[in-house]
Amino acid sequence: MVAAPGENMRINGDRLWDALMDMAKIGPGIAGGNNRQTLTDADAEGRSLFKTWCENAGLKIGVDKMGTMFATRAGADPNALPVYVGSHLDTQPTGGKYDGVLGVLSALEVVRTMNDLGIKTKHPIVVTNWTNEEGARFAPAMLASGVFAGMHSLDYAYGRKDPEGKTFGEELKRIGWLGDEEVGARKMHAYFEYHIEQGPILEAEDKTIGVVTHCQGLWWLEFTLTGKEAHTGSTPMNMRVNAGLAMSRIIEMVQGVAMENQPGAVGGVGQVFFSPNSRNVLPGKVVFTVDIRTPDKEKLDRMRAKIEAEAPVICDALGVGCSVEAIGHFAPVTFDPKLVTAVRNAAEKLGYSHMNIISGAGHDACWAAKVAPATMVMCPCVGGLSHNEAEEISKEWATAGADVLFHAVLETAEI
Ligand code: HGY
Ligand code: MN
Ligand code: MN
Ligand code: MN
Repeated sequence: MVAAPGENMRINGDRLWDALMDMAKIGPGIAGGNNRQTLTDADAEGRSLFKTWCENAGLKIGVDKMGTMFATRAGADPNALPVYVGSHLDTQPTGGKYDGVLGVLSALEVVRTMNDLGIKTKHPIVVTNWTNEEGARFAPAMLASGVFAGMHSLDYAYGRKDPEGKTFGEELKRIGWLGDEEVGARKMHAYFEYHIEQGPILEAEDKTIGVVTHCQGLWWLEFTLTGKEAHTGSTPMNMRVNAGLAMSRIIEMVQGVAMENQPGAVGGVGQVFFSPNSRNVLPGKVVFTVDIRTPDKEKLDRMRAKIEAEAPVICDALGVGCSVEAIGHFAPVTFDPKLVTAVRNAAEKLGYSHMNIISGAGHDACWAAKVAPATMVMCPCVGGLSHNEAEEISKEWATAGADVLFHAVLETAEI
């Protein structure tokens, strides 16, 4: 029987860092980061490595019909619902080495440390790798955790297409990670996710731990504008039906809507498709996704309404057709106060500086919170930079957050 977890119990930071660096070798980017987009061969390779590590740690692997991986460490009470600890191994096309990966490998490190210390928790522990958190290849983001929480049907998810027209369902089968478990059949006692902040606050405030109380809400609005394909050289300006110009005015308008809702709102566009996307052809079709976020639900919906009201006016003035579809959404999330307190207690017991923080980025924890008590732990990232291959953290930061995760999980899983 191990004594109650004292502040001297720590994870193995060197082992965690080695695991991060080994995983970073899979699906290397072009500038030092990673391109391990969901359901690609690189994703499959990362999954296999993670599976081997989990099996070597004595965990039993289960995979559901969305390909999410669940690695279980038995608890003393087999009837006690498990404590899930996870994040995601998939990355952006120009992703960093830590977004998502830190949470999955820290969850594994928590289990490895329990093994080292001979700790047996009452509740089982399930290390989790959610499929397609990023939503970069297949929108929306947090797709598998969304199906798990009942927010999307399996058919909807399987039908999602990537820019080349491949479907999620086909690709999941192709990489050999279509599991047999019903999605969402698992019940959770609690869910923890450890993640880099992906913003500048913790570093600027010189705090090592983010005690995540909330996550801001999001809308992804996919606009399809219809112009007229025409020669960019011989078509007089007054004869153009310029969907590209309409798009630029909508992006400017989105910027204005976000700025007039400061503080605490963001809005922008990360992805644009021109068709036929030829230098000397005015686009017949422009498809782009507006990403707006704020912790304030009413403000979020007001921003959406304003953007969807103003975009057609901009397009009409240019004779451009306009349609919009909401392809991603979650309301602002309040994490479980008891688990938030467990995280704060752990940071205090371990002597790590900490502050409450609202997550700017979305996470699988946002959907887990729909079906179980959930919360997050955050560490700083250099310059607040993420979704960039130059994303960087220190080993000290990585280790501190994993220590806090370990103690918060121990408190919740009970020894
Ligand atoms: O979009 C997000 O917030 C996350 O990176 N999927
Ligand atoms: Mn992430
Ligand atoms: Mn991300
Ligand atoms: Mn309990």
